[in-house]
Amino acid sequence: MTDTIYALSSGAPPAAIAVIRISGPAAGEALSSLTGRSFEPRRTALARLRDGAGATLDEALVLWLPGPDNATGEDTAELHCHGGRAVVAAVTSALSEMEGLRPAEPGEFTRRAFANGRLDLAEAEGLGDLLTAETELQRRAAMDFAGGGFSRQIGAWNEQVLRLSAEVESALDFSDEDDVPEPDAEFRRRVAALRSELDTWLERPAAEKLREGYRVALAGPPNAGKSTLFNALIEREAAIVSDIAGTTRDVIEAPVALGGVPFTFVDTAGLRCETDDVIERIGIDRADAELARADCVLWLGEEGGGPDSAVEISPFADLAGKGKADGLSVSAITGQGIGELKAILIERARQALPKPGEAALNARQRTHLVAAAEALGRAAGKADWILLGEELRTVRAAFDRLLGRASTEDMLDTLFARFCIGK
Ligand SMILES: Nc1nc2c(ncn2[C@@H]2O[C@H](COP(=O)(O)OP(=O)(O)OP(=O)(O)O)[C@@H](O)[C@H]2O)c(=O)[nH]1
Ligand SMILES: [Mg+2]
Repeated sequence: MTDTIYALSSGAPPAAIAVIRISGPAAGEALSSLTGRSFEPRRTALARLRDGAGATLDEALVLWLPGPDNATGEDTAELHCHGGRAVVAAVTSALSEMEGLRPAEPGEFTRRAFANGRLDLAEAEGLGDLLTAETELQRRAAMDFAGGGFSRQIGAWNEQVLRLSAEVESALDFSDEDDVPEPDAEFRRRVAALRSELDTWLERPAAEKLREGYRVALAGPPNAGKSTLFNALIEREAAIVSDIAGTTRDVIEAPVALGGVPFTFVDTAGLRCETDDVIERIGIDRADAELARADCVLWLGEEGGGPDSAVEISPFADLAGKGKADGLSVSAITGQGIGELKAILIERARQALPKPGEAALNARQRTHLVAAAEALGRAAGKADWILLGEELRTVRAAFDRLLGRASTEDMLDTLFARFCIGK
């Protein structure tokens, strides 16, 4: 018998409304002991909530959603209460006193939905991303996964593999043992075509990039105006600016969305060879590491002195004769060139990040898709039907793992812990 769980599923109080969800076998009983009455399924009703002693807790809109045809697949009740802290505390405290009820763990409602087959793992991952999405690009990518777009794609691939497997079986069944014809060119072509389709998906930018943002590091010698430009780009005074060379010591990061695209801007210590300052030296080492890690470097130093694909910036555009000949003229003080720089960065980021409408895979999904693609690659080269059938089974097993049909408890723990309580 599973526990019945409850949690505040709406945002932190105070708010206009607080939605408390109850899910599990005792949800119906909990609802009737709170309200003293029964409810028609899937109809909202106004009801007075009372504690065990009969004292009124709140007047709430109540929804009774009996399982299995609902979000979690279990009996569920929703209480739409007044969104005050004390109201939420009083109602949850009344629930805590009921037999068989306990507060939900993070993501536990979704985990139950997964356990009851209401959604698969790719959809659950998409849902997790949707809840943390902060930019338009993130929202659209997550929606596709949460809505089952990727799961349907895997289903279609799996269909193709099943058809291939069926042909393998019939080749084995209906041939004399000594006289089995080898797979023909058409069969091999279909295996190869599916493999190259998986490869196209694997070549796309990784989904993690969408979460972390396009990483832009500002680099150059001390006093080049890096921190000033950094502040201008993120539109707040996060980094200390001064005319003392070597002001910035540590790496400063700031996430920000430009044109709906997620960015992480990184300010670094000015690069110079001669310094006796131990701390500045560490800062310079960290700056070097950032240059290697960044997706894009804004180079404020001498022309050609930065990494290969760096964007050359000519700072101090407001001071005559101070900028360099080549590079984008920018003044963080007057704002000259900042709009143009942002446009360049947005364009570069769009190229490097997953495209809208094009599903991006996370590391877990890539691992299984790589396993499927490799098995297809091996299958394409096999002349022996038995070995071929074995490889196709490996492909199907990889698809099953993608959808979570063969996932371990550890893996599920990690995934659902990412969710908030109440989801
Ligand atoms: N006039 C003008 N002054 C600027 C501009 N950008 C930066 N400055 C000034 O140049 C000085 C150095 O700027 P910072 O942004 O601290 O330079 P930095 O590259 O971060 O220097 P370190 O952290 O020491 O490596 C400060 O006094 C800024 O006010 C600019 O575009 N125009
Ligand atoms: Mg600085």
